[in-house]
Amino acid sequence: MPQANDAAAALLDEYADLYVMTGGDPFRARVYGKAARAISAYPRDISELTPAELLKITGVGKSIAGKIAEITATGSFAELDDLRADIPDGVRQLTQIPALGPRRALQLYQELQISSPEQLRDAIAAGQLNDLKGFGSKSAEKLLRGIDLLESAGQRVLLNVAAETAARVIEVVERVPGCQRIAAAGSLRRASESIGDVDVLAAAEDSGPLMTALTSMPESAEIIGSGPTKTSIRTSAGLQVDLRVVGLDVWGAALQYFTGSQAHNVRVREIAVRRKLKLSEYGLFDVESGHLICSETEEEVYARLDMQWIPPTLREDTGEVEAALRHELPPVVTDADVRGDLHSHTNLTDGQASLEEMVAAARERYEYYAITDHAPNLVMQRMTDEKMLTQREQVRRLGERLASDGGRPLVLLHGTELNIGPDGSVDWPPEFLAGFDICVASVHSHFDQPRSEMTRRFVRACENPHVNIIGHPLTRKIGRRPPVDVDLAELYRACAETGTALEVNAHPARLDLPSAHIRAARDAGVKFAIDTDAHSLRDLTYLQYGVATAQRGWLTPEDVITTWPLARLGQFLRKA
Ligand code: DGT
Ligand code: CA
Ligand code: CA
Ligand code: ZN
Repeated sequence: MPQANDAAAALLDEYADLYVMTGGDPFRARVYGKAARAISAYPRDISELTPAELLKITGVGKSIAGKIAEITATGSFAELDDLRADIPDGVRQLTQIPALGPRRALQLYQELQISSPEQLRDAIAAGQLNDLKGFGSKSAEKLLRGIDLLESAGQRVLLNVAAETAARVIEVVERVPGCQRIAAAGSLRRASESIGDVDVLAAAEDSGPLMTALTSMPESAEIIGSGPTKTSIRTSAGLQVDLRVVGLDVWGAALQYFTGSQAHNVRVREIAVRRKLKLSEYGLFDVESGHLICSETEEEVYARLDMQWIPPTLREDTGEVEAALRHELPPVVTDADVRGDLHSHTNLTDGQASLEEMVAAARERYEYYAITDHAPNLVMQRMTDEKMLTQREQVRRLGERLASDGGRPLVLLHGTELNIGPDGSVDWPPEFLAGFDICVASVHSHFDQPRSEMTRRFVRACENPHVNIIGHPLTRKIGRRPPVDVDLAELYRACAETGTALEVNAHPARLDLPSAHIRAARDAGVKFAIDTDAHSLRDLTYLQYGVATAQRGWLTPEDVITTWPLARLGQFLRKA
């Protein structure tokens, strides 16, 4: 997706925050937030649009279109610059703390001169918040947890952000004459849930021109270090990129080494040592003679250690080395196995695109696709019975058209994303729920319930005969919101017993159920739905991150209902 769109969206979001902080009407601020989301989801580069074309983007009126034109010309806009002058950057950072909104951040700044998360931590420790209106001792505790989460996320970025940066670097460097191979390595290749820095490996005889291509990219804001084998830059967005260049003859050994993880590499090297061999980024060697055994491909390296080749997503030293030695690695699910998506939204609720647009995009990829807009208890989405039934009719008609226009077959399912209430009940009575082809049910409120209540809540949702999938089960947002406290073993048992699947939500900000929990759930007999939870056309492209997360949880197609043919899926959805 176009970088200009993301940059403009970030500025509009910042403006919305600062606007509320300076006493502006929150309703007007939401207009900017909404426009920002529409712009970042917009497929064409906004810096190339005419004023008339800009106005066609949802949520973009004359005033915002003017600001976008200003951003395209100058990189910012006057109103934003004015607000920036009034509020230190650190104060806006405060709003990044989960559980602290813009108004309360401003209060902290005005009354206690707190202008960074670190200062807030000190103020809480010193008891300075105790007498502050609107901040009880419970909220101080919550804020501390939020600061911890923010700091542990540190400067790490989400998978999609790292992947887009890597794609840009690869696009630029692979054009350089003499570049023989290039690929992403490190945590990005393993699809970790957050990325510290982007590692790119290239093969060439002369590394100089490749390094120069990297350092002269317009996105390169700082050269951290530069040499013939490794050059590191920091992008203008603050992300570090390491480019390493090796000879083509050692490509496989280097790729294996720089993919990691470190723990995996340590285990593999131990295996080598036991066989009187030595493994490094230069190849696999015989210790006694110093003779090179192999280095050209990863496959050879693993094979000469009597191991299956291990998919990068499994390389975390959680048993994959032993399994590969026994030749018993699971045949993990791949992108090509996925047949459908059972959780998606349209602009009937908080999606960015229309039913027709979402379906047209889904048709290029899937065999079946469920529309699951939000249900009425999420009140801000203003869902009604009537709207839902009208949409159902539209979905039926659209489905018939798809079946008869000679294009790619795609079966449409009509569903909803229910809200699991604090007591485990959901939005509609059974008679109404029976009209849906599929129901996802998710927690969207009351995140702080004690474990026993939270567990009861999930179990009751699973026991509902109309609930097929628990959406984004732990409701965490990476670096932003902690997971809910639930007895996982009880949740898995309830899912397995009732025939309710757990979602592997593919959105890079969620990746939920997290891969660390997936294996235990699978061992308890749970089935999974890899879903995009798409709110835009762009979100549909994030399916790959859900698949990678499922791989990190060692799932096979058998474990994943969205790889099953429709007939088998239909049986599962009947929960009989
Ligand atoms: P990150 O960047 O924190 O998300 O995680 P990684 O895994 O990308 O770590 P990074 O960038 O420090 O290094 C990339 C890979 O290179 C790492 O997974 C294993 C390998 N590697 C780098 N430095 C060392 C080292 O000093 N020892 C070993 N054994 N491996 C290393
Ligand atoms: Ca890295
Ligand atoms: Ca690195
Ligand atoms: Zn949801």
